[in-house]
Amino acid sequence: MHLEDVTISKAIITRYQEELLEALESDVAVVGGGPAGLVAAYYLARANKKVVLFERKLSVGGGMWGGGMMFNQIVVQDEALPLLKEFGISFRTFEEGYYTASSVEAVAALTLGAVRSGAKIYNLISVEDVMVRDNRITGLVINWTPVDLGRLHVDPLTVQSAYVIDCTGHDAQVASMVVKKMGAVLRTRTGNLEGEKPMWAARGETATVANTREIFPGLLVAGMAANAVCGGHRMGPIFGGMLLSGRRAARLILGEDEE
Ligand code: 48F
Repeated sequence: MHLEDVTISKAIITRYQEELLEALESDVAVVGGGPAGLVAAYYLARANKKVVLFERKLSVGGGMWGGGMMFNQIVVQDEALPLLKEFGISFRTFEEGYYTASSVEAVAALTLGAVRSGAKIYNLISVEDVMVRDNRITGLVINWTPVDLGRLHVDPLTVQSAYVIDCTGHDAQVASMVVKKMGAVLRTRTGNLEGEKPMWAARGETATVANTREIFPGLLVAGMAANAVCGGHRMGPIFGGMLLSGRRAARLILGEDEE
């Protein structure tokens, strides 16, 4: 077969453009492709919701790749074992109730699960603002990450979505944008971001699931962002709470769970 270089370029640009146009209107826009975001995207897409996920970096996986202090193993506790099985992630028992898995396999399996269930993942795109109409989130303002990195003065584009899930981890970026633009309107004790508390795995893990909820009409928060918004402890390289939180966010949107 004779290869035409320009045909390769046409194929990439055409397909990307087709898919990005599709992403402009969705049922759920997930911001952040860490473990919580990938799991939320998986369950929602599997339930036939139109899901788009925007990830700022080149690769999804967030804080999962590095395990703990770059030892690329993660720990998952008993309650989240069904999720390791759901995604086909191999695991070993360390002690009763403590399971370990390769962080690389875990990221790969969560990503493949989300994509195969129908979620569309857009990497290298940063969410830089929110759209609000009649006191409800209606979409996101997006731009290429290199525009932000290069401090280029380039206007963004917008996407529309019935729900947004903030899965941006410690920074809780989407919730922060809401506060910046709308004031202290979050459904938290102060209406503001409460800020995360010091490392305490037992409390942080329970809290991250409990704090997974709608914090502003149309905006849910999941994963570490849930604790950053609601004042939960951080928990370090144990990931059961992230997986369970992602599933809970999906279930809340699907009406299968209550706050
Ligand atoms: O940080 P991250 O992995 O969040 P998570 O799913 O999991 C937290 C754990 O990794 C770890 C922990 C567990 O014990 O505490 O920290 O809650 O993934 C967040 C993702 O969001 C992306 C970021 O690059 C990362 O991959 N992200 C952050 N801000 C934006 C964003 C943004 N403005 N637009 C798009 N993506």
